[in-house]
Amino acid sequence: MTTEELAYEALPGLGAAPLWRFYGNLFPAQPKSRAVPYRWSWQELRPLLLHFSQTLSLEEAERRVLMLVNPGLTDPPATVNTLYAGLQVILPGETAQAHRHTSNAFRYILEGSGAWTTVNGERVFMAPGDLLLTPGWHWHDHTHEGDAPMIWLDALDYPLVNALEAGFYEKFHQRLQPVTRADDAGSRQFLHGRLNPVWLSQDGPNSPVTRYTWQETQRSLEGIADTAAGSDVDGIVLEYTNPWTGGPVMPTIGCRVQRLRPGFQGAGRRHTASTIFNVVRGEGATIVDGVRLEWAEHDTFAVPGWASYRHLNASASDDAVLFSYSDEPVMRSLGLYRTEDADPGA
Ligand code: GTQ
Repeated sequence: MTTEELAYEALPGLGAAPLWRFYGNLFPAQPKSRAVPYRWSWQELRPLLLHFSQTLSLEEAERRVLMLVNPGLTDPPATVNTLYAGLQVILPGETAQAHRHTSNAFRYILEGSGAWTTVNGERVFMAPGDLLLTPGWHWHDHTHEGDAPMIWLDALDYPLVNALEAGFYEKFHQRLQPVTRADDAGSRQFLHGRLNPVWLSQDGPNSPVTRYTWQETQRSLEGIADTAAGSDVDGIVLEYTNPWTGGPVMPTIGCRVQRLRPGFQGAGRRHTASTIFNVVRGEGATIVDGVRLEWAEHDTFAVPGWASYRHLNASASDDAVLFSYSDEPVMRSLGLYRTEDADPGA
């Protein structure tokens, strides 16, 4: 070995490495997500979820959830770089153990009625299209007293929280926590427009709205209807906001809902935020870095950070409605948010 080779060989044992051999990877000219564009099929996953609801009890599993794992992010499993999505089912008569974690979470309800989640002593009821927040370190357990399976999309930021090595978890000392607040207090006190209760004040970084009902969301979407052209990229797109700040619902996750008019062909765009979509209704496609993701009702799909994308509504007569969530609040608060026009091709 030459003295040069010996010098390189000595470095690892001394906890050192030559920067010039790593430079391009550490300081890329632009981000290249390990996540890939991907679509998870509701039609194919729903029967499997129902299958496991028959074979796996909630005594055996704390939650009965199929994780939506991005093929580029299998270890640890995640849906996009910073965020996770899962499909959870709970059957009539079942309860799911109370626990809390530092990860922020929410549920977006897909199917069923008669279930609620209790969040820090408040029962928050569920109906399709509702968005229910479970901010970090809030106790939460689920109960279902309806008569058909209840299915929702779970969202958590654990990929980010674990990357930051800030993950804590605790089980409640009983299966269910006691109810100490009025049912749906968070949404009843805050959701109705821009009228905030004056005797309350901001308490932490999260929205106090525990439940953004589909009824209210739909009213907003329909109220705008033909008064606005919306965005050429995203159509009529609305952000769920924290009424104290006007900002995102939680510090790490922003949620939106958008209406793509019949025949909508969006302009191409990219941004550093990673986004997960769920199809509320309609059929169409989103082209992501040249990959065409065809979607239909309740499908989930991933648009990785800095991937170029463009939405298409396949119907000439019906709206398509998409729910989505992203790590845009993280990117913005860290000064890392960038966006530009970009053609995804194909
Ligand atoms: O329902 O509390 O999909 O704690 C992952 C972790 C759901 C939940 C998930 C959780 C939950």
